[in-house]
Amino acid sequence: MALFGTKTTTYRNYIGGEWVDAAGGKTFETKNPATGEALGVFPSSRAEDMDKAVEAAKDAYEHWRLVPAPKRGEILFRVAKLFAERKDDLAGEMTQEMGKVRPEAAGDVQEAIDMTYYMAGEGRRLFGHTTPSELRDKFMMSTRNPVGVVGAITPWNFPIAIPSWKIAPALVCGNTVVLKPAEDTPLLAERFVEIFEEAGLPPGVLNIVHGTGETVGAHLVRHPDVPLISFTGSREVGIQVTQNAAPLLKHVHLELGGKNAIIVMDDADIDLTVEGVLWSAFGTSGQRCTAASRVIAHERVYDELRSKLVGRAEKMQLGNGLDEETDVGPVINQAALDKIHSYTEIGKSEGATLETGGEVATESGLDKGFFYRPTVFGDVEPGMRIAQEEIFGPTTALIRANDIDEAIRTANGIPFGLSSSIFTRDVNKAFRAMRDLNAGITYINAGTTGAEVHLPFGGTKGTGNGHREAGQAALDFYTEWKSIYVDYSGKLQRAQIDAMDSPTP
Ligand code: UN1
Repeated sequence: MALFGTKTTTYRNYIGGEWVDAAGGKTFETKNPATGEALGVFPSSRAEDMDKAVEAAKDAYEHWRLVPAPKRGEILFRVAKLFAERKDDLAGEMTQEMGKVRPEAAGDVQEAIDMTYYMAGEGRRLFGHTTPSELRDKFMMSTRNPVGVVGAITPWNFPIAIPSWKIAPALVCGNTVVLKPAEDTPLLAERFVEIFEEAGLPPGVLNIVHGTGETVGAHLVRHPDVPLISFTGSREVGIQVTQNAAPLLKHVHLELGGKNAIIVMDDADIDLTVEGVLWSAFGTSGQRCTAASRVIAHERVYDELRSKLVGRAEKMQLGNGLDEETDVGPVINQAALDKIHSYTEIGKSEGATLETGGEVATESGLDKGFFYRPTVFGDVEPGMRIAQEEIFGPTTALIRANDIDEAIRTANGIPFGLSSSIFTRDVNKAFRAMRDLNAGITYINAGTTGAEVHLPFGGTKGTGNGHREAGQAALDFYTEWKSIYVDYSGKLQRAQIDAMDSPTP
């Protein structure tokens, strides 16, 4: 079944409001990770294509920053409505392009709908502050101002949601954008941009350039006319992005994944916990930044949890995400499959017990795609590589703990700090976890995934550099504060000095 074909299968860049071929004419092809079937041909762009896109975005900025924010928001309302109307088609195409099962793909689109409506509403808020002056006849306020051209570099695992997390706030704040999407999901990025075009976004305000990270991504990050960079991807590339952006002191937002843990206390509802672990560890085939790749279980419930989890994992149906019976779709590509399997070998050699999975699935035509069995390791020690490094696949590690202190210590003992969770019915333990888990997100009695768009999203330590996406926090990245002082006294009033005329208690 192919949903493609409504348009030609050769796609282009979108620069300054025109769909254009890349200079040099080089292309790359994408494939359905479930079937190996070819999907589309996309431009493999060069630095000069990126230069053109940045120039278009820079020119458009001079106009766009002056469009009243409520009017910018109105375009986003139209975008959100179009996302909602196309939700089904986009979800189907997403399943074909990156493999996640259709209900999850629909959730991805819904996240973009929610984010776009939320940020559209910001057009009539974008609140600043007023505060009284220490001097008479003087007025003070702060306003949020746009910054310029945003370089958005987005991953393949949430191919509609994550671009919306970056682009909706960037645009409502008055910035313009050049999008460099992941090479594994260029079609969804193309669809994303088509919707903004259809909603009436002026030419040049949003541009898309396809190609490799090394060529066009790195060029975007280094480009002198791009003061803001938002990147979601691996820790290694995040460090390179930071280094490349450093000479121009760019503002860089990073979201670099995690090694997220679910803590299971001895008073937890184990059946509910199993549901939470399955959803967080194996949903999107484990390819979420927020995936639960560690489960830290109290020794009194460890065995019960292990056997229920393994039983359920073994019943999970692998297959094409378009089939309703499928629980777990493919992983994104051969390199991912190889990496995931290499961690199975690492786990075995480290002495962990392979409880289930640990192999590439090839039966009933699965060999045409990239399928890996849901994998559970038991008897994992906190310092093992499978308990420290991000695998980004359907693999989770069971670790024992004797009490809440040890569980929290183990949960925190990693280089990342994105998501975290605890299953407990003890309110004291729940509050301990909320305070002491060193992560940007903590769930109580739910897995590690499920972020909603109106709270900040991001993490501590190696997950990023302190910025957050989503919610009001996103506005802090996509604007700069300006403090404005208006003196209407008609005389020179010096702060700190003439303020002394008034009595200080
Ligand atoms: C990601 O994996 O990069 O909370 C984003 C969640 C999703 C978003 C995940 N709503 O897991």
